[in-house]
Amino acid sequence: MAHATFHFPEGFLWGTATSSHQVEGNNTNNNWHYWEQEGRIDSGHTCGLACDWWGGRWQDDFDRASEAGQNTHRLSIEWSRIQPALDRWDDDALDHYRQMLRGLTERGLTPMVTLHHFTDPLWLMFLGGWEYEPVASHFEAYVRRVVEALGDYVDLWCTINEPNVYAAIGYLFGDFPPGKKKLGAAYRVMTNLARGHAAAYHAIKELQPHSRVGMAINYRGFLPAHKFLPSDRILAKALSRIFNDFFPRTAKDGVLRFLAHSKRIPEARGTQDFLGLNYYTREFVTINPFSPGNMVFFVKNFYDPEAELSSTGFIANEPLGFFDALRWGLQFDVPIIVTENGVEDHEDSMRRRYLIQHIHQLWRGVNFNWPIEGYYHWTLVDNFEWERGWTQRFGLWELEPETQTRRKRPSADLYAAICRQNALSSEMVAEFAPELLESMFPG
Ligand code: IFM
Repeated sequence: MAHATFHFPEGFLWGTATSSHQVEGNNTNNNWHYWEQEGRIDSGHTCGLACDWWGGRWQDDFDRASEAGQNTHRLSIEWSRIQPALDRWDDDALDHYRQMLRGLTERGLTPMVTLHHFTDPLWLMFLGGWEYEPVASHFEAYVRRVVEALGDYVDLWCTINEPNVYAAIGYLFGDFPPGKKKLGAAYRVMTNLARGHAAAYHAIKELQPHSRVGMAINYRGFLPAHKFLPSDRILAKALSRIFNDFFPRTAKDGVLRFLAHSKRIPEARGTQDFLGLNYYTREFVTINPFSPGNMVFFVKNFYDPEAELSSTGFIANEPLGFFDALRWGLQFDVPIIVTENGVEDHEDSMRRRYLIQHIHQLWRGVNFNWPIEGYYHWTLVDNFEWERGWTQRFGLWELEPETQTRRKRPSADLYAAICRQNALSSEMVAEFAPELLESMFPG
């Protein structure tokens, strides 16, 4: 076996990512809590205390992150806590976040803060959520409050997490609130999310000109199931255009493109200082004219039958898709920060391989001199996985939600070694996933 070390540039960001609703607990004033009360979560699970960060357990978890060599953490602010009603703001909640952010910086973890991560305050939900026309200005008002209050600790902002997932799953597939399946509604929501992002971008820059602002896009690789079929090739491209490209392209040139339709929103032009890239997997797609399909509109999607699948079959381990995602990100002409990447794996039997293979592809991208600045693993501690409840475990640390007991998974030690050495080495692979040695380090 050859001995080798794949180094990353000095100052590379290594961290984990979380979101308010998934970790804080007792978060009952938003659309996701409402959705849960309607019994919409898998197996009747409830978010409950989540990781009990609102109760103070963030302190131990931040200790875990910093002791594991991480130098940054991405968390989100819960809009419904800051603005519990249309005409009410909560300074105590802002104080709470100030303490958490101070806690991060005291531990040497640079904060990246997401301002919207799937949840909407109940008052907004009752007004129509992101379909409600004035939503962008409400979002801007909330963002201003947050930046004014927390700007001393943060200058790396992510306006909206996965606006493409929010719109697709909430308004086309119906698995996220509000559970709609309407193309027109999805388009209205996408338009308002793009406007909301632009309004937030300008507000943050006005208050904090030196800040860096972007959004996090969930990139999904779409491959034609049959390369020889033009219809499959066109389909794969069209899905990528709508799902992957819509938001970052709009933030680049201020033009919304949706199917055959396009519209200018000039205020969105030039509104990303970096591209936040969330990558998990890729899949094949084909047109299936004889059945309604498992995606939308007679589209059938499936994983490569050869690919290794996560515990519940939710994610296929496709590291080359990550390399493609990074290459795709170059077209936006801004630095790339990997704002999420990870896998659900209760037993931690696949995560070490997944992590090594994905960090390897990240390193390849860095060595093409692609402007990649950091990597956030999803996630630190098992947390509440939206409509899938606690059935999926993405944490480097395992959590028993009932007792709040944490247990370190072996992958946490692997990731710590990578973060501490700012590198991935053959010794790490030998220790944590020896089955990969021959293919990664031949000779
Ligand atoms: O948990 C989610 C996160 O909130 C958004 N990106 C995907 C993760 C894993 O499903």
